[in-house]
Amino acid sequence: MGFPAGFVWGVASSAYQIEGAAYEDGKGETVWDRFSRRPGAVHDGHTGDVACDHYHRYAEDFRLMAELGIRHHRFSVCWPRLLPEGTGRLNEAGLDHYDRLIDAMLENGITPWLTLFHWEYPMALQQRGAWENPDSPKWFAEYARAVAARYADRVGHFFTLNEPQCFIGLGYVTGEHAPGLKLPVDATIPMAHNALIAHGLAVQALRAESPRAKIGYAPCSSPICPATDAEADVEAARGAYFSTPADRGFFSTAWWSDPALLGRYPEDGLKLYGQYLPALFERDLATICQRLDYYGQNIYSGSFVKAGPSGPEPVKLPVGTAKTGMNWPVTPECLYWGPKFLSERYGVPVIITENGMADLDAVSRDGKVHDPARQNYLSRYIEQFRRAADDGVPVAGYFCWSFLDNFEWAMGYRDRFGLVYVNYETQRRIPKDSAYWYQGVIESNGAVLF
Ligand code: GCO
Repeated sequence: MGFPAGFVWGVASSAYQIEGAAYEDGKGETVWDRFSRRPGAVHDGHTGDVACDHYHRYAEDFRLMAELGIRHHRFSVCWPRLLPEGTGRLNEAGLDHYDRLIDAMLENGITPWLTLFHWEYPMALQQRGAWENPDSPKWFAEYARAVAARYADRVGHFFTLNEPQCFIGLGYVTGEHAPGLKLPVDATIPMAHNALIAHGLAVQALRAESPRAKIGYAPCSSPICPATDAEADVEAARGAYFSTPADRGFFSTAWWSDPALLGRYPEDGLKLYGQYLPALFERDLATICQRLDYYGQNIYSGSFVKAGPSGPEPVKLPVGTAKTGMNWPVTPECLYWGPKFLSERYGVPVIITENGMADLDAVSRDGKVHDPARQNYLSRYIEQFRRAADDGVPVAGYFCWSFLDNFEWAMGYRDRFGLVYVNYETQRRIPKDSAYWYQGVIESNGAVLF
């Protein structure tokens, strides 16, 4: 069986990680522009000021993408390029830029998949309280309307929020990401709630402007997989995956997805956090829960449990388990169990909106970049995703993270996630071996992986 006809193969990126041109053409400041300047915040003081200079080189980047047989690109729009103050005044130069960028994708036969928010939060709105401000969902809806009004004639696929777990959890709880705050839970739970309302209002805004648009949401998870196929272990894994434990509540799948897809918060999460939600939070659930065409999910690694006498018990990975350049364990089964559990619970087709691995790739004496570890990682993960498809899980697409090596948030340019190597001194691009391998995967619709 394998992947269904019409399955989408693509690559994913985000604005701050590749664009550069941080202070050009009237763009407003983002929280990442500010945070990356804070001493010690980002590895070796790196910033996204120049990044891959994709802002100026998009035409050649899309030509290369097309040459490599890639027909779908998930990218994000930088909110304050369009609205420098976050709301109100539109910046025509910013609007023009994404006109040209989208047109260049289309000219190269590449379908744009537009993410509204991949963390380029306007600094001007940060100064007005960001997601803590009760008006913040409306600000986001205004931005969504502006995007749809301008681009929905050429863009038919959208995602609202990318990894809300991270921009709230890492941005406002642990402080590892922009804006680098550590706020108490009575502040962050209402912020998370506002971000969910923003998602709902954005879906409404996109649908109002473009009734035929296909719309999804792109949270992330680290799937909890059963150590064996025994039904008791599968049940233990499913239960653990959708639980909201106190020690990682902000990264809970159910807390962030049940409201958007089922119209309710999970019971165990409400016991922990319900007291911090606004008194009338239930009124907002009808706004938060909008029909979605697909459920996007960024998955990089997972963990394992088995059924124990008093609940799921963690099972350690075998000694010597492969790791990526960032020390993330290589656990391909998460691309089987994650999509399976998610589609069972949420009932919409699953798209892997990101999956890939970082490594410390280098150019060899032959001028090429040999990255067998990435090819091994991707083929094993995609094989598991294919197993999910074979088992009847509705799978709609797969986007590899990432096309280019890029700015990896607090890790700066230390690790390389691309199918294409970037020399940051010269901005020269060199497709890695894995890029040519991926071309074959796309051509065979995932039948040829090894
Ligand atoms: C995301 C991710 C990407 C990362 C990738 C590797 O949140 O969507 O943060 O932007 O670069 O996940 O960590």
